Amino acid sequence: MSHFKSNLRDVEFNFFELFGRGEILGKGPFEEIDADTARSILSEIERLAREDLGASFEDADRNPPVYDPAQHSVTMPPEFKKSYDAWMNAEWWRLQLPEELGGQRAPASLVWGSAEFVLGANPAIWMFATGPGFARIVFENGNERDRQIAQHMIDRHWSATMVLTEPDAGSDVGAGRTKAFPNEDGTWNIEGVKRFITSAEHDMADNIMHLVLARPQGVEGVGGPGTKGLSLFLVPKHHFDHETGELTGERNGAYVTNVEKKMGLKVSSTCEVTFGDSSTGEGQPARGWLLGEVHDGINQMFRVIENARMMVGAKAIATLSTGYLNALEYAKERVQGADLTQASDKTAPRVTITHHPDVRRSLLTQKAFAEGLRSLAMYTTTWQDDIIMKGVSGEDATLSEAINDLLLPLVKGYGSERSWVVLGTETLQTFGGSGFLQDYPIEQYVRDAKIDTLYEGTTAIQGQDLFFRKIVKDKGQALGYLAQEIEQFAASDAGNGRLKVERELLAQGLGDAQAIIGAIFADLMSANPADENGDITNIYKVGLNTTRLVYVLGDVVVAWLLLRGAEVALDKLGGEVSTADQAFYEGKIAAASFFTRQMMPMLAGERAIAENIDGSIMELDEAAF
Ligand code: ST9
Repeated sequence: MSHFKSNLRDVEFNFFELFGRGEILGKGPFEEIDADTARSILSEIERLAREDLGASFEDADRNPPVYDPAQHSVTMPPEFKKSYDAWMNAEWWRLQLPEELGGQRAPASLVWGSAEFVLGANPAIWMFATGPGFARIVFENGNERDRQIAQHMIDRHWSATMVLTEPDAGSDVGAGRTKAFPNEDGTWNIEGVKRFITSAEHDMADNIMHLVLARPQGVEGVGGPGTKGLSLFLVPKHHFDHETGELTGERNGAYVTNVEKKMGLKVSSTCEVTFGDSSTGEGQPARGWLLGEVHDGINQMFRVIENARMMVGAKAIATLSTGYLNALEYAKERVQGADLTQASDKTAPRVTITHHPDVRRSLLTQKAFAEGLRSLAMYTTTWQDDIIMKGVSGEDATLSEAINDLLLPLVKGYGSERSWVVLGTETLQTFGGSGFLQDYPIEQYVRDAKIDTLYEGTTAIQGQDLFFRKIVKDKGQALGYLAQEIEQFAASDAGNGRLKVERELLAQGLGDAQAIIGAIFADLMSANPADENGDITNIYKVGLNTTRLVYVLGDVVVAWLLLRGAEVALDKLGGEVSTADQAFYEGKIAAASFFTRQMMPMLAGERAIAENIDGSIMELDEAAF
């Protein structure tokens, strides 16, 4: 039996009932996909994930990839390879590709709705299988030559990597030292060492295309300091004929020189890659092409990073969801202790742990976060749908882009932090000591999910991105739109009286979040060195609050989305529903109410802390820590 427990019903609820995706199907760019097709895509990918992809999840953790330093090669575990092939051969990844690349354009909401199943069942499969997605970025940013390369990448199932990080350039990508030297034939030689490169070596594809950020040398006007001096190069593992895509048999000088030993997600090969360094003993230069012949590397790479941040959030949420459903199943069967009302009677019948108040609190916490975070991810994708549709119709998509941008650090930062903490505390705890054993998938979930708060920009980076770029640089436009939507909902009669208390709590929570943003903004303004009363060190106060903002805004948006779901559920319960749906809708209302009552009152405390933030810790001598 698969470790993976999916929540297809809730994915469908979000897709059709809460966010009305049925209305965008069968027309415009999504003409080929109607509601029935969408349902069958979701259920087919769910089945494939549960039965085939999830089958190798545990084995691949216990038998991770084997690195051979002499050959610079990585041999993947056979069971994982089978699952990977099942996914690649099913070709569902074509839903992310435009028609000109052999794809069938689907709404982003359908892509990410179904991605949840793959990412919950065996996340590394999705990560190894992103070659076609990378090819799309190459296609969209490239010239004629690159578009040809993109097509080869897809047709030949090549895999691909994003190559930013270096030993001394992690969060600070602009500190990267890898260089690119122009050749007379228009190619470039890349020289440097990159670290933490996902999927950089394996034996599941004939070729691997590395998308490498490097600093061009000897060309006037480019290659300066920081991220803006970086350009993006396509550097293959094996050289190939441009026209046909056939491998020439010549190895390029891009070699994996180490594979990391990790806490979790062990089947995903995390590599050090040395480009063109004779210290590998191989001696070839690492030759590549400048993507699109344009020196715009960080901007081009962010097209990949945005997608990858969405992926990381979706992975974290998917893991929390399957973790919760495993915990729920266990709790329904595990008999332990008497009902609290009969605790003093030692002869009282023993009950399943679902009878205990603290277990109920824990289960509802897990359910509310899993379902609320799913709604957050799905809501974000509705804006991505909008961007695609407006792109086709020629309408202005500026606001949709800004709202998507605002939500991404929440999906990635808030999604990964909340998921990991809830998994590691509430979910594992439901199993008692058994949660610590490899008899259940939870300990692997916890190990595998920790990375989600780290890679693709740590939570601290998400906090800075959220405040400085997505709020201040955007002049608060996207935030203003979102706040207005939440305000209107809170002031409405949603839930016909049933959600009155919750709407009041939501309004209070929003007010507290707005006050926190106001306080951070005031600190930012007072840090202006151009202002004669300004004190640049006040910027530290901003930095002490930006991660808090990720949590606070995440809590408010999730409460709002859960309450919107509860409103839909109440409406459905007003009509005729099946017994299963009755329980499902009642669960939606209970989770929304529980989350709002538990989380919103806490924001007043966060506000008090943020408004009185103590910057003196920045003056504390390091020796005092
Ligand atoms: C990693 C790998 O961790 C993890 C696993 C990967 C798994 C593989 C799966 C891949 C999936 C992908 C599939 C392919 C895609 C398919 C698609 C289609 C279906 N938004 O603020 P500035 C840009 S890898 C957009 O001054 P600093 C922008 O161009 C390692 N753009 O930054 C901007 O210029 P401007 C991950 C943004 O102070 C320029 O950058 N590493 C954004 O120079 C400069 O901006 C990280 O994530 C944004 N949010 O540098 C690095 N932000 O302003 C984390 C910036 O003119 N560090 N740009 O527009 C950071 O993010 C830093 O904040 C920094 C700071 C490096 C950006």
